Amino acid sequence: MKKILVVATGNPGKLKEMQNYLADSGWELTLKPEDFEVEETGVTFAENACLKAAAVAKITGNWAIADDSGLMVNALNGQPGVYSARYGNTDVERIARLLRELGDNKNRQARFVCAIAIANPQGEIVIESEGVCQGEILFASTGDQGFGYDPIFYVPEQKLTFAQMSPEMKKSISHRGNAIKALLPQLITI
Ligand code: ITT
Repeated sequence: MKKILVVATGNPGKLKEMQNYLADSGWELTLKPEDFEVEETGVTFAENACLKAAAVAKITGNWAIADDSGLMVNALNGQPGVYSARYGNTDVERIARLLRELGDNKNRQARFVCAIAIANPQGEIVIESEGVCQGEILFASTGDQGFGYDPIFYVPEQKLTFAQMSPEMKKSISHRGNAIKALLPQLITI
């Protein structure tokens, strides 16, 4: 029988990617209770991922996986970083604010970071992983795939934004794809 892994996210875009990336992990994924929110009081992605995974594991009595991620823009001293979700009320607002703050700055370097934590049913963190993807911030949204900041995040090696990539291409190079690739060998041995 497959063991249950509760995905501790309220973000449908993340959920879709995690379901895809963990499809062959041998775990049955379920979603956290919709009304259970965890306050993200950490100052790093890893801290917040651990807070979310531990809290959801404890409340459900199951294994839980959480992802804390965001966009770090060099010319904005790494902002929005852990505040990426709190940068506006909708994806459109968040993108508009980022483009406004960056203005016509020539330094468009940025990176996406994803920290993942997995907690056992007692709420103890047993696996942690982090993935990064380097890119550049465009001046306007391009592409309609994916979610969040994808339309403004351009990856020079692929000459595409995340929002122009197929799910498989994004998986192969993205921060989340890299974080999950790194933890899979451990996850399948539990
Ligand atoms: P949960 O905490 O419930 O998982 P959240 O949306 O609040 O959902 P975070 O606190 O980790 O998640 O915030 C991450 C922000 O960065 C959020 O605005 C995402 O849309 C964005 N983001 C994360 N990964 C992304 C990706 O692969 N592509 C585009 N945007 C991404």
